[in-house]
Amino acid sequence: LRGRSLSVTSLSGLPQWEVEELPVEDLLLFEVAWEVTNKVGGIYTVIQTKARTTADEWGDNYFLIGPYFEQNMKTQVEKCEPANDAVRRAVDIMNKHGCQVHFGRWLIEGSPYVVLFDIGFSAWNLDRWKGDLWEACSVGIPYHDREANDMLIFGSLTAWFLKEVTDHADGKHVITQFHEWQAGTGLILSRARKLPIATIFTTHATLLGRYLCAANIDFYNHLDEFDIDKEAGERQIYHRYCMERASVHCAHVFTTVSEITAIEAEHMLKRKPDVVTPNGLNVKKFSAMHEFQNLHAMYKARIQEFVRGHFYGHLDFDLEKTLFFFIAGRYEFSNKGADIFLESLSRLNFLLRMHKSDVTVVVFFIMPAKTNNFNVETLKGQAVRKQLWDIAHSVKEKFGKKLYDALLRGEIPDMNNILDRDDLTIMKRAIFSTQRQSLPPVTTHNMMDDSTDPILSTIRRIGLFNSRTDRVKVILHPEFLSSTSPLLPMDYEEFVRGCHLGVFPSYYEPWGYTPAECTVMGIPSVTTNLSGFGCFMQEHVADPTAYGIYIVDRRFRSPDDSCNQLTKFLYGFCKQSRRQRIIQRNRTERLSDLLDWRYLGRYYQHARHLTLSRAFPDKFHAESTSPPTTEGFKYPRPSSVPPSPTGSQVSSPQSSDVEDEDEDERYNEEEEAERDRLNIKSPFSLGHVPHGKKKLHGEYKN
Ligand code: G6P
Ligand code: 1S3
Repeated sequence: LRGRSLSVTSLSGLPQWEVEELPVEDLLLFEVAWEVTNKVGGIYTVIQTKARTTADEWGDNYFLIGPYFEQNMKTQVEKCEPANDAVRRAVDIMNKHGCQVHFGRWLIEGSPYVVLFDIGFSAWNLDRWKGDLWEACSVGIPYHDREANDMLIFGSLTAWFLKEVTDHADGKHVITQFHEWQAGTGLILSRARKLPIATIFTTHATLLGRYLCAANIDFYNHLDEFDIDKEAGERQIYHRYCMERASVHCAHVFTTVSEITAIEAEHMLKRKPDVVTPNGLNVKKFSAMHEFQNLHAMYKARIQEFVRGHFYGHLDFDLEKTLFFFIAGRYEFSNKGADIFLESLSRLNFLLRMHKSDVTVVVFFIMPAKTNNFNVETLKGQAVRKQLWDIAHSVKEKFGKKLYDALLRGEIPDMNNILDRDDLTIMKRAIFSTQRQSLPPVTTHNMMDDSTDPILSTIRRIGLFNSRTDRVKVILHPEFLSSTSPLLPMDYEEFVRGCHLGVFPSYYEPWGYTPAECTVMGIPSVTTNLSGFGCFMQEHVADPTAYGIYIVDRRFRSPDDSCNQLTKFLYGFCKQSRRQRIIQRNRTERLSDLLDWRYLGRYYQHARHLTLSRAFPDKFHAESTSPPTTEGFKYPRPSSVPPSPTGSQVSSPQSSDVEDEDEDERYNEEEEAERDRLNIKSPFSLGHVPHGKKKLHGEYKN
């Protein structure tokens, strides 16, 4: 009998934990997902960021299985021959039988092996494989659902591959983890064929949950009341839902990414997850604390440049008192909370105007939609800015030269004549070119569905048109960011670092990587108690707001109350001094250990133990069937909450590294000193007032 061995690990700031070690040299681990080397959404992030810690543990016995796309292979994968005999045989046999199976190393941290199946190349088998699926679980896939058919081909190839591997595994036991319904048919077929593998099915959302929430149904308060078969049928996703539900029930171990999705799965898929595996990130620590603060200042300057161009002719606001907020992600208007965010912005605009605040907020919506390239007005803005920059530069050169010559002659030049008439003419013409007839645009692109687009329609309804009197300005950038963009040449990470606040008031969000990414970069964010991340933070951080994690209550409050709460958060954030923001960013960044895969990877480790003990009970036993727990552990409330605004000094964003370092150190020392003295409640934290709504049925606990 092989039991587990335990070792103790730690990460700064977190309590020590036990690691359940497996005899990985006698095992093979496969992880199957449609998003392996293929970026569609969050599952790509899970797999890509986790690769390093999993590869560290499993070495050459770890393989990822995904779909082959020529472009992805060319840009992300280095072809090589499998070193493992069973895997090499499986690839060869399948290729001999008319499939196209590619093998290589994925060029990401950890460089794991990948097995990629060409789906189109095997499509001629589709009818036969439909028959196999029907025999296995009586699920039929309609011909017109191209995506579901592709998933069946993917699953059939996966099951075939696993059969070949297990036939020649040379005594090694195989664990296979399947992500989401798209990979699920591989699991169903493997189990129907009684392959000797230990299986895990991980869902990152439920199909029905996503659909029902998008229909603006009060989902979480009626979880036990849905006729789920009927709901799936009415939405024409019955077959997909059957594929998902069959995968869940075939798996030895069922996992999901958060407790809130565990409750949802129990109702929508009728199985309680065995393990909750929170999503982590590959956290990179800088050696000096001030380094991420410097990056913020550096990238903020780049965003400011863009804003100078976008608002040319309307730059009557002070960029040093301008805050950058953003929302980003898949364009699911209400699921991702863009609806209540816009409503709150309208209220924030009112508050800032009413209180005659000198703060301006520029809000970016980074959500991809169908577009027809950048619009002319937006491009013109950047051209005008560039022209002004060039003119200022050439006049400065001329001015500098004349000044220099005069000083060499021992004279103080006559400032009134140092620039000639031509210089003044050029400058006057440059100023004229900044006049515009229209307001700065609310979108950077020509939208295909301009009149029906939900964000634009809401902007029209609430009247946030970037007029001079508006203190809140909005910019919809309906395309993911890229460092090669002619408009805003920054990649996503740089952009996030340059912003002040990420706002993600999602209604449906099984985990929510966007606020987690903000956290590890030391940028505060807004999340909700309906997102997996928000609930996780609520559980592990004593005063999330003080750490820059604002959690909107979308569970027990009416939408209007949630919107008011969000507005209060935003307005409170706007009232902070620069110094308070710097301190808050320091605190936010401190939470990043909690989100590190080196810490959260242990839930995946536990799931692997559990599945081995269930699939091969005579060979493996899990000493404990309950997952690792962090119960009782909380990041303490920072005792320096919040520093007195009266003492705050505006520090120069241009100050040198040394000054920044001193400044940050000083703030840290002040925080430490206050730790013992103060016990002030953050002015930004609001009471948790349930609004007479029901609690979730069967609150889930690991
Ligand atoms: C970082 C930099 C500081 C700069 C500050 C601006 O902390 O290290 O030099 O003053 O950012 O912060 P703000 O919140 O105003 O963008
Ligand atoms: C899902 O992607 P989504 O944005 O459709 O999976 C992600 C990774 O687990 C998760 O972070 C997200 O909340 C889910 O919704």
